[in-house]
Amino acid sequence: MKKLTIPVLLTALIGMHGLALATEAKHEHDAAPTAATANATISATGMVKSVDAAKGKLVIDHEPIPALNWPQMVMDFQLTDPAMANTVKAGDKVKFEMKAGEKGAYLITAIEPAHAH
Ligand SMILES: [Cu+2]
Repeated sequence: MKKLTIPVLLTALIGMHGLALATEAKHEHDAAPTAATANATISATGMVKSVDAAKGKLVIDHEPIPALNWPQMVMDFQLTDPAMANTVKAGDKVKFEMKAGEKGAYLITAIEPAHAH
């Protein structure tokens, strides 16, 4: 019985890791926007992981966002103005404003480098 425990645990861990990786690419937040947040612009900070200027998309490792009850996570955002993609690069710490879009997507309406104070 004891000999079975470790492989079972490993399988469970690997399974969870695979799930986490899959979730990172296209995750959905568990909560739909509430009335309070549906049309609100929300400020957040994070680090740019990658920039897709052609599609006007960024992948950002964002800090927790209490207003939405989101933990820290990596997710992609559509830019309302694709030209904003040229103002940031991978590795940049940024401050940004976002709002809820269609089908659980989130749109960045403004973005700027975050300076350490
Ligand atoms: Cu997120």
